[in-house]
Amino acid sequence: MSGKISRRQMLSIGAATIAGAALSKSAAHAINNGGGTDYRPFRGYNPARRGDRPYWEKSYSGGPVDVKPLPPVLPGRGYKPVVVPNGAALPFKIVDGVKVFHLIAEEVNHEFDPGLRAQCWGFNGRVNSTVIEAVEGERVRIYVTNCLHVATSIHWHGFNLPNGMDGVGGLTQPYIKAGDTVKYEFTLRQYGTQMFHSHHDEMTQMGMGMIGMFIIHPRSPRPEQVVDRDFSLMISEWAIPAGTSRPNTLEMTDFNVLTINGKVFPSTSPLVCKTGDKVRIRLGNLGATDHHPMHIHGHHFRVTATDGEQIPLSAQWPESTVLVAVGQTRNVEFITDAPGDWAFHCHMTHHVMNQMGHDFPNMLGVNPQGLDEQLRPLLPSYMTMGHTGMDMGKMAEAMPYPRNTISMKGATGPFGDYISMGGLFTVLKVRDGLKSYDEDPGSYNHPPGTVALKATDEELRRDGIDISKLAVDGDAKSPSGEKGSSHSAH
Ligand SMILES: [Cu+2]
Repeated sequence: MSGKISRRQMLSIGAATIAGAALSKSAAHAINNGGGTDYRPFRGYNPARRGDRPYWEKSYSGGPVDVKPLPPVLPGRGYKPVVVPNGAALPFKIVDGVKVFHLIAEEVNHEFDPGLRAQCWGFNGRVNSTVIEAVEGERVRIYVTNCLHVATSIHWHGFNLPNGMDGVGGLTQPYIKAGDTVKYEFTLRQYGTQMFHSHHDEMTQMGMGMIGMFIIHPRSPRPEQVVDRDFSLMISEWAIPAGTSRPNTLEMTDFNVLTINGKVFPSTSPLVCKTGDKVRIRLGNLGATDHHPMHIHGHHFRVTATDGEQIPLSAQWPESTVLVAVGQTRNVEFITDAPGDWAFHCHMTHHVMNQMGHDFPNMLGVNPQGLDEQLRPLLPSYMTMGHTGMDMGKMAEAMPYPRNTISMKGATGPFGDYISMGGLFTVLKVRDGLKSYDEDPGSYNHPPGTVALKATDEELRRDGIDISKLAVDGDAKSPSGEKGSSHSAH
């Protein structure tokens, strides 16, 4: 028998195997302790010297736990609220100087896109798109009511808080049992892009949608921290086999629905900006296993903050792609210099495809003509797919396929051609003279002569581009491959 065992197999094997695994674990522990030298703490660090630290030993954990809170701040007064595409900030009230929130964990019948719904678990009627927003120094009291039929617990991810408020079910608190309401209360001794999520049976509960962003605004923002547009985007991934309506949270790698704030493109609301706006995009990833390199077109951004802290100006770095790993947040900021419709998407190509991007035979390059002819008497509508690639969303939309699936869905673009993107994809819409941020300005109206179009014969002649001997893939031998004629000087 192979020495390797998958986690999947592990789940189906009995307690004897689990006991065996526990034994081998303790054996490994013994080996680790059997070396010649005892582990010693790093000598340069002396915990007894509290308050006596040099500047390079700054506390990164918010300072004393028992600080006095600062007064609450209202949106639009002391901070500019974040924009949550396809989502909303959780309402609050102020009671005796404390901001009070009520988070409700519940089952939600969620639409990822017209054509795909699933029974998920979320907060206050939303999936992946409920945002809690507060201000540094405030005291928050968050009631969590559990309307699920299973116990849960809510963790405040990336927070400096008293241990008993950390929300790890069983470790720092008893579970929030079905029907119970539990009270969390702490003072925000930091600012930044943080998150919250279930911390009990995480694989199931986070996979079902129990995740959210928690934005803490700085109390006194520095000039460089002030922006015109501040977007909050939560990234996640789902396994919802075609025709089913419950996410499969046992899936480890083969996710087929990739979402921003719980939506797939084209249902992801665009990020609408004016030309010249300073824009912040806050990205969080609480998916199961995948990291997402989020890429912007036509611009460069600076990575300005992690979930740990604001990055000093001198250390911020320019990128056009920022990797957001599981459990991380990243803030990126840039000026919208260029009007247009700019793609903003995960650069893992499988993450901008939904269902059918996998579990599909590789037909690329196959000539299906004979096969189609042979099969048509048996299956009149039979047509081989995939031999020209997977850009077939439009075709797939018109074909019969299982109920409740979005297939290779993308969207028809302004030129009548199909945008062969789905999943983790949205559009940054930058416009001159935008009237309102609240309306989708539609497709970009390109100034004449600024769109890549089919070259005219006259243009080809003018620039000495000879295509007379070139043939479409496979029809005839391409001379460009033989002599590299396209690079030769004339
Ligand atoms: Cu991705």
